[in-house]
Amino acid sequence: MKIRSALFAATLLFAGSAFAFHCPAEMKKIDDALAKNRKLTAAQMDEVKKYRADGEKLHKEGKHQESLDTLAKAEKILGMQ
Ligand SMILES: [Cu+2]
Repeated sequence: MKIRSALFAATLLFAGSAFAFHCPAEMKKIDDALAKNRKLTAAQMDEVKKYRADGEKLHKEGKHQESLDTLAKAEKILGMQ
């Protein structure tokens, strides 16, 4: 029984950290695309930066799924999806 709950805790921890590492990876992809992409309008650029900032904030608050959803919006504008 002890082993089972230890495994369960490890699984939860792993799932949590997988999410936690995913957001910064997406943020990096957005930063790279922003550095390269010159085709966006100023309005699109503002929108991408807003979603990027919101995504980072949500990630820091531990809301990783919301963060990924928000970052996905920025990626869509950048044409990454
Ligand atoms: Cu996160």
